[in-house]
Amino acid sequence: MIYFPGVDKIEYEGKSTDNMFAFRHYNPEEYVLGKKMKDHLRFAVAYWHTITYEGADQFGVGTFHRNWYGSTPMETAKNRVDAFFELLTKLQVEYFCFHDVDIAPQGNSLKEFFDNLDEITDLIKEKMDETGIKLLWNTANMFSHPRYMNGAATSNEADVYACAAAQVKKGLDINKKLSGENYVFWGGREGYESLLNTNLELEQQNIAKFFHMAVEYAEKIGHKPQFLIEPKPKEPTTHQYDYDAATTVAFLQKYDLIQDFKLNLEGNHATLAGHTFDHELAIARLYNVLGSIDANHDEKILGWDTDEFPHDLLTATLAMYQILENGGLEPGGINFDAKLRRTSIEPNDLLLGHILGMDTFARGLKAAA
Ligand code: XUL
Ligand code: CO
Repeated sequence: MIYFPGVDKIEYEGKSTDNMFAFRHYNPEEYVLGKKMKDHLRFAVAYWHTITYEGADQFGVGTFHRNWYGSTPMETAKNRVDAFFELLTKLQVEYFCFHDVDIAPQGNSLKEFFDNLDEITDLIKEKMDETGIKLLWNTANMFSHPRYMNGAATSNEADVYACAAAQVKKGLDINKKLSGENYVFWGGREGYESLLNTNLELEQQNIAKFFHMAVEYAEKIGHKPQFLIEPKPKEPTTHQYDYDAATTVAFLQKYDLIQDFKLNLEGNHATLAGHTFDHELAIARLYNVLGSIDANHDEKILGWDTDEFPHDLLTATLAMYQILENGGLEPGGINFDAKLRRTSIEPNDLLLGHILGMDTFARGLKAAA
């Protein structure tokens, strides 16, 4: 089955091409400052926005009717793997990222969820071996399920905390199975609405202990990817604990975690915090914790976390300048945490969105160089 019909591998054709399905600036093998563009940029595609997302927003249900939908959740999950690797291959992208819930149905228990994850990660591993595509990072979604309404690793409910820990343990086992290079924590519900019903210090202690246990477990299984925390100032909670790079560094220092963690910084999260993206990258560099980036762009008029594909050359240039000064991002990379608008219902729009993002960063790299 071909999921993205009518389009072959996207090739570099240069500025003057009128082919929409071509790169104008991204030329993977071209050398910039003595290094191939693909090795500077280490592009990754996000499973959730690309293959799992169905086009829903806060005001309405999904609009996409993908040709990879099957008759059961598990059949859809299997088809998604094929569709995803077809897209990565066509885009010449060598890395990908996912949350546990993106790839497999959660079923009716943690056991069923983990069994489903085992089956799907077997398929993913086959595809990785076949194509040479690698796992930049995976993560546990500890923010969508109702059990996490009051937080996961900051929860004071022991059962909830244990469930989150089980998901991370499984996530690290999967990271080892797929030879992941990084492992991400984004604390979706790790924050608060009101200090009047929140024991802030206890919550910080709980999450710090959680991170220490994750490091110990990675050491125990003999596979230690680069751990990354992804700061974000708000959404879904009013006050997220990992507000920005500086706040997260203070937390890591206070709880003796600074040697085991770096940051995964996101464009739209920086602007939500009232910063520019390159400010966040520069602060991370100052503390030697610039690990990886989630590339996307905000919509200023809306002010939400809109996760648009990067399209602003100045922002990308200033970001690439910081990345060059950092000596690159490896083992991190540039993950497109970016999604189509709800009206972009053609599957091939997924290719066009990524071409736009890749060309923007490739042009930014050349300008920064
Ligand atoms: C949320 C966000 C997440 C993280 C991974 O704003 O950026 O998708 O990147 O959980
Ligand atoms: Co992100």
